[in-house]
This record gives sequence, structure tokens and C-alpha cells, in this order.
Amino acid sequence: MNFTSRIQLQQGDITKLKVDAIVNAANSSLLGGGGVDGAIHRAGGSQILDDCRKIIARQGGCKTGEAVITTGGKLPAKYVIHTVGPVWNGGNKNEDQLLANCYINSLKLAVEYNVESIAFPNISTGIYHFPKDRAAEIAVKTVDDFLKTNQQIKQVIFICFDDENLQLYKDLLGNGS
Ligand code: AR6
Repeated sequence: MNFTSRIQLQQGDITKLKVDAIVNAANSSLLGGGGVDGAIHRAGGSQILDDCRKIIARQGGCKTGEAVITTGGKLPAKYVIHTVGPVWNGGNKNEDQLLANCYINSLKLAVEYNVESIAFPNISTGIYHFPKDRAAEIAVKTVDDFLKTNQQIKQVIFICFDDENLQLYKDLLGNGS
């Protein structure tokens, strides 16, 4: 498949990226956790949690597939968009659509906040055990479809932490990306 050149692939730590927004694979409580969520809160400092608490007071957390936005705190990124991926439960619990919703709702929020560059981790493929190959296909297809309808977002980085995800995204996007 031919994907837009606005989609790029990198390996590494999302907290190091100087983009307008990074996406966090959070949980519904928005109070932090392990994995990439823990890394983002550690690196970004208490301002992020302060913003999360304001959101909790307003709307009581974040549902699976939805997204909310906070400051980037001490991170190089201006914003953190927190989205809640589905826990893998065998595939018949609407997991695919809920995962796609994470990407769509994060991108919609990014557009609202005039974000031009955004980085996504491999949502749900860690502690939530979504199969990595299936998640990668959904991520790339969903983002590519969104970008076809939107010109504001100039750069979407898929940042892979582990080698397995990196290889899957390379296979999907082509080695040149
Ligand atoms: N930068 C980029 N990617 C990372 C980083 C990092 N610093 N650290 C881990 N990853 P996970 P989930 C990758 O488990 O499956 C938390 O406790 C990791 O290799 O962070 O959506 C939340 O609070 C994997 O590919 O998120 C929730 O309770 C990907 O990030 C729960 O985990 C996602 O793994 C969410 O689980």
C-alpha cells in the first residue's frame, strides 16, 4: 500500500520527541500507570497530573477510545494527548474499532489545538496485550485515512519502543519511510 509521506517511523522513547503533541497510552483513571504512561508522567513532571486532575473533576476520567489533552509540562512536546486503548479480550469486544477510535479522537483533538506534528506510541500493545500485528495495521490505516481528509497535520510519527513493533511498521510502511 502507498501511505502518505506525512507518516514517519522512528524507534525510541516518545518522551524525547520535540513535536507539538505526543500521545499517551493512558488508562481511564488518567492518574498514570506503567509503560509509556509512567515514562511520560515521570519525564513531564507534576503539571501533567495537575491537568489530568482538572479533567477528572470535570468529566470523571476518559473512556476507552476517547482522548483528552494536557500540557506537556517539562517535556519537549507542547501537549500530551491522553487516549485509552482497549484491553485485548479475544477480539470480539469491539477492540478493533475502539483502537481505531483512539487514533481518530487523538487526531481530532490535535486539529482542534492547531497541532501540526504528533507522535503516537503503539497503543494497547504493551500491558493491554492487543496483538501487535493487528494493532499496527489498524494504526497505519486509520491515521492514513484521517490524513487524507486533513491537511493541517504535517507530520505523524509512529514511535516504536520494541523491535517487534518496529519491524511490523517497517513492513507496513515500507523500509524507505
Ligand atoms: N516511548 C515509546 N513507547 C513506549 C515507551 C516509551 N517511553 N515505553 C513503553 N512504550 P503500554 P498499553 C511502548 O504498556 O498496552 C499503563 O499502565 C511499549 O513497548 O505502555 O496501552 C497505562 O496506565 C508498547 O509497545 O500501554 C494503562 O494502564 C506501547 O508503548 C496501560 O499501561 C504501549 O504499551 C495501557 O496499556
